Amino acid sequence: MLAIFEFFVNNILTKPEFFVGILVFIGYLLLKKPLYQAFSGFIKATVGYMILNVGASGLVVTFRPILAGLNERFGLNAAVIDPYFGLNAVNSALESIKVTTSWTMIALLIGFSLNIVLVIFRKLTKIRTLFITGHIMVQQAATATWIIFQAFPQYRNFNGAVMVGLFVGVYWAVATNLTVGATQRLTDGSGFVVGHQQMFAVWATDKIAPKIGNPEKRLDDLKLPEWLSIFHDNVVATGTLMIIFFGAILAVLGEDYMRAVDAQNFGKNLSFVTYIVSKSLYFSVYLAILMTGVRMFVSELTESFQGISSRILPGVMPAVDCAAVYGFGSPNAVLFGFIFGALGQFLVIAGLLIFKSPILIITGFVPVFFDNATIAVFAEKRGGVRAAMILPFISGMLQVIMGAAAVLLFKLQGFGGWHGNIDQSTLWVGQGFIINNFGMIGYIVAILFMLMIPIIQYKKLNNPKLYFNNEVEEM
Ligand code: ASC
Repeated sequence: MLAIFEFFVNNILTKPEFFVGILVFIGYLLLKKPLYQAFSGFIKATVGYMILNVGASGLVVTFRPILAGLNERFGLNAAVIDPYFGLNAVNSALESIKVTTSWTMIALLIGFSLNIVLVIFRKLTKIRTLFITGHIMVQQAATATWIIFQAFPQYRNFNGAVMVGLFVGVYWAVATNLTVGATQRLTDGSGFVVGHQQMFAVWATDKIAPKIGNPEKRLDDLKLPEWLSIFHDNVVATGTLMIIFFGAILAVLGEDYMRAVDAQNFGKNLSFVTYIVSKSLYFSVYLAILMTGVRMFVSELTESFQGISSRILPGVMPAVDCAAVYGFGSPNAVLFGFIFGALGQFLVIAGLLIFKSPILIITGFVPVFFDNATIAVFAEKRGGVRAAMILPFISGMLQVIMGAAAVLLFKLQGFGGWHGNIDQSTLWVGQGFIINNFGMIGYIVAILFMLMIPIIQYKKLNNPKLYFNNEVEEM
């Protein structure tokens, strides 16, 4: 018995690639898929996770001399605010305390099951949405694992994984449920909701936008320069951002310094400019590799999960990627969100430098683009041009200042990244603060606070009959 357990721990639990692969394999068998299909799912999920590891270690190797340089020369701790860099950072942080990242996968499984349970008891919980955006669940479960494990050293084991699972499961259920009103208004009752990293922000946007703008003033009536559209492409936007940020940092660190610390990659005959461009673009390369890996194992995981959930829960609203709403808003809203979010971020980053903050925040692509684009789409619907400019701008500022706070609060200095999305940098930082200061009581309060939200909303309705028909209500 013990031998079996030991084998499980040494060969599966501490090897997340096999853990994910086996999860998928079992999921397919439960769905009564043929054995060859379960086998193919196992291979794809396992290889996907291994590709993720290749991208992750590439990022770390590229990043390390730069991080070390900033620290050594200026006493700065730099963090890229992006969920993939954040995933890397928390996984390295977990490894640094000798904790396997497989706990994250167990927590994910518990969280997803809890979301299902909360829907099953919907009469009581008022939850009618199921989070199914797999790669986001991986990122959020990983960040939450670190938040809980750093706060509770005594529970760096299965108990801690259960605590993480409860936390993310309740967040997934409650936060997606919170977007029902806004998404149905935007999409004319399409029947899906947002399951991503800015659900509280979507709810707030839907509330605030009508107060600050006029929905009659549409973005589509503005003329925009054609060249801006190149930033719709992930690789172009990331590559450009990285050249700007890492170009500036490498230039400040100086040619001599980089030649000394990165001799391996900085050949004698290579010019400094070539070195900078190539180094910066490698971030896009490894990020693309990492994302490919994530997508690969997640698409298998989603298929096996989704199949199970749709059997148990007919009629539940699926909560999907934020990009799904982009087709329902003005195409310019996406670009406006990105631009004004970036302006907000750059302004506060300049502030960090001017006021000599020990934490330097570097703009990552995902939050600045996807959070702020999503906020802009919802803002424009309810508050026109003005809301579509102001709200992403505020969100961009919060992403940086609260991102810096998160690095400090969660002791992520030296790991080079923070999750960075707006819900994780506002709600989760607030909850993390309470947990770090009040321990188990803080943790319970954080969870009860979330559970109360749908119940309070329901109590305030004029016509509760419509609630479970997914009809639009002012909420
Ligand atoms: C994220 C993330 C992505 C993107 C994508 C947007 O938060 O991790 O890969 O946003 O989901 O469509």
